[in-house]
Amino acid sequence: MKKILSLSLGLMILTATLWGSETATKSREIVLETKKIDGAVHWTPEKVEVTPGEKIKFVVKHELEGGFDFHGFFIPILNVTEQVNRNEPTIVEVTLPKSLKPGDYPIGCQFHPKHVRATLVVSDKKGSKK
Ligand SMILES: [Cu+2]
Repeated sequence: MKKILSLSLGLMILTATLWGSETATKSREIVLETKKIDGAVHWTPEKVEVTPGEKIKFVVKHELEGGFDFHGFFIPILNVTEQVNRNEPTIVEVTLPKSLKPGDYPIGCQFHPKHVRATLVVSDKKGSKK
């Protein structure tokens, strides 16, 4: 009886481990970075396509020389407010709510009003990305 118990416990741990690693690999990495275009700082790429329920790992970089030492990474719809220092990539992991309505949402910088935003494009169709 004890043997069966420890065997099933072992299986449970194994299953949990496998399941855990599978969910970890499901997170999709998206890199955003500051770029200077016509004298203004932009978050690029300009459009970031996601689907509700998706797990995203944002890697946010500020590697511009000169100007501000840091920028803000602000996505109100996802309750994300971060500070990104120069040459210190910031990792933000989020799971998009399944209830998120398709549409366009701003990705901005809470520190600089002139900082040009990117757009989080929420699409309900899986695989609509090019
Ligand atoms: Cu900024």
